[in-house]
Amino acid sequence: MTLALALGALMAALGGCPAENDPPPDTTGGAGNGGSGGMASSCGDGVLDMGETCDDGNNADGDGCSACAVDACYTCDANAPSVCTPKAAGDACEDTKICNATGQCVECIDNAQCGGGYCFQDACASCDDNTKNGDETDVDCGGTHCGLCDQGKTCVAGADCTSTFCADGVCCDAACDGACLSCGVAGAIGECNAIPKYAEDPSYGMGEACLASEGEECSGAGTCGKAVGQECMTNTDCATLNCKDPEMDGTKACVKANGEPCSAAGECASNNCMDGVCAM
Ligand SMILES: [Ca+2]
Ligand SMILES: [Ca+2]
Ligand SMILES: [Ca+2]
Repeated sequence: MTLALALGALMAALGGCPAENDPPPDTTGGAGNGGSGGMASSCGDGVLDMGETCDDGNNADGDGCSACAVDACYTCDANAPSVCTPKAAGDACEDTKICNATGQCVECIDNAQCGGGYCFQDACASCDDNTKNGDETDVDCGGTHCGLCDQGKTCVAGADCTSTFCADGVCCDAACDGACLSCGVAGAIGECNAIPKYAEDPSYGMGEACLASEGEECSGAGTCGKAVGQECMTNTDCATLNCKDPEMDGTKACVKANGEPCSAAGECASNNCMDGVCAM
């Protein structure tokens, strides 16, 4: 509906429906240049026209002369086309802002503009504003400006943490880089714990992982073993520590003990899955 109205207005403006007092149709050709405005179409022609404070001969923005107005951190000369150069870093612009070395009007170029806070990537941040800003890895901690983060807070490196350990994205009480260990186990974020039995460890360092897609799973005791159903030789091959041939077909596979949840008989050492539980 709105689009239709706008289109209608556009058509009318373009002269689709001549009114009584319209001038006679232009017979000199070049209908494409219609419109009596003129001012807008001359921006970018390199000539300073009425309403333009600069014209650098292009219609690119952010180069010192944008839409034929001088950018906040530039000065443009009287040449045609205008030649625009960045103001000095530190010059004032737009209210309380300041020009940086590349002609952008920014909040800060160093900590001096940040009233006790710090300047990071042109913007002020603070280590006591209850906000994760600047290069902080968690609220008001981590990064290169604030204090270290406590256990359980988000980090990107050990240097962000009081504990010196950053594992699974949080400050951890230990390096926690062994198989099927995680510092992000629900309910114990920041503590290194074994990943629950049958779950995966997406990565435990040095590019290693314990993945179902590779036929492996966590034992629940901080080790990774072959997953239920995978062929095995001995009990210790398996995350379940249980290697049997329940179907007596001559092939041993990792299986679950009685009492564990199952979805098929072959998952159980007893070859009996009853009501979703391995049974005798
Ligand atoms: Ca112009
Ligand atoms: Ca320009
Ligand atoms: Ca902060």
